[in-house]
Amino acid sequence: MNSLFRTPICDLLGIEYPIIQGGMAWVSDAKLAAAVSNAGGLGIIAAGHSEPDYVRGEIIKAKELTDRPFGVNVMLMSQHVDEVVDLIIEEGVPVVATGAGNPGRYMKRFQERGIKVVPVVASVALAKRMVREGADAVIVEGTEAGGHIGELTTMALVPQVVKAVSVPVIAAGGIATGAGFLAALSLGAQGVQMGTRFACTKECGVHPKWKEVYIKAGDRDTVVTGRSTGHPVRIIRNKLAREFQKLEKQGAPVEELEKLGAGALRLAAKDGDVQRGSVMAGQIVGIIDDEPTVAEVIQRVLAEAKEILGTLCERYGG
Ligand code: TUI
Repeated sequence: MNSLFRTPICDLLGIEYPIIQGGMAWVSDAKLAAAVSNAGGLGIIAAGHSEPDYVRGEIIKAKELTDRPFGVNVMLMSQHVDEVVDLIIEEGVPVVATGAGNPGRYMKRFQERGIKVVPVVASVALAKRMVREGADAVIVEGTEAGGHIGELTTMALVPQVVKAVSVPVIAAGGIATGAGFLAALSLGAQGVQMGTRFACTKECGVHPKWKEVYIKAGDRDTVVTGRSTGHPVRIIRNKLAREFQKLEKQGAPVEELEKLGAGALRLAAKDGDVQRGSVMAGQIVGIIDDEPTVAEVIQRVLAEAKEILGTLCERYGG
C-alpha cells in the first residue's frame, strides 16, 4: 500500500507498517505470527506458560513460514521463563516482547545478542525503568486490553509514557480499527499492538467457538476477574467469569481462585469450551463482526486511518 504511516519503529523492527500483533498465550502461534510478518506487520509468538520445546518448535516453524522479522512474547509469570529466554537467544529471534512482569534481569543478555527488547508496560514507572535498563521501545498497554492488565486506560497512559521516555512508544489496549490506530498516533505513539483483532482472523488457529464468541460479543461483554488475587485478567463474561466473581465476592482464598483459572485458557482456546474456559478478550471485542485474513486487517486499518486523516484535514486543516 503506502508508506504514509511509516514511523521510526518500522526501521527499528525491520517492518513495513507500524502494526504489531499482540502475543496471546494459546492463541498466537507460528502460523499467525508469520502471517502478520508476511503482511508487513510484526508477528509475535506467545510463549505463555508453554513448555520450552513447544516454543522452540514454533520459532522453527515461523522461520520456515516467513523471511521477515518476527518476535516472541515472554510471559514473565511462567515457570519456564528462564529456559524460554535461553532458547530465544539460541534461536536468534530478532524481537522479544515481555508481559506480566519486569524483564530487567534478562535485558542485558538480549542486548548483547542484538535482540530488540520491547517490554509491555502498564505504568510510567515501569516504562522509565525499562528504558534505563536498555529497552529499544515500549508497548504501553491500557486496561482496555484482554488478558492480564494494569489499571490505567490507553487514553490516559500513552501520552504520559510518551512524555516520560525517549524511546518509541507502541500503544495497545482497545485498538482494532483505523480510528484507533490514528488515535494512538495522535497520542504520540509510533505504532500499535493489536491482540483481539488478530485473534479473530482466518490464519489464527484458536478454536472456532472462540472466534464465534468474539463476533457475538458486545461492548459490555468483558469483565475483569482476579483483582483480589493481584492478577487482574480481562475475559469474556461466561460461566467461568460468574463463578470466579462469586468466589471473589465471598472472599475465597487465592489458591482456590487460581485452581479455577489454571488450564482455563487452554480449555477455551484449544478445546473450544467457551463457557468453562477463559476467553480472554479486550474491550474492543464488541466492534469485531467478521473473520478476515491478517492482510485484510492490516490493509483495512491503514485505509481507514488514511480516510479519517483526509476528512480531518479537510474539516480542520489550514
Ligand atoms: O501480559 C499481558 N497479558 C497477558 S499474559 C497472559 S498469560 C496468563 N495466563 C493465565 C492467567 C494469567 C495470565 C494473558 N494476558 N500483557 C502485558 C502486561 N503486562 N499487561 C500488564 C503488564 C504488567 C503488569 C504489572 C507488567 C508489569 C507489571 O509489574 C511489573 C513490576 O514488577 O512492576
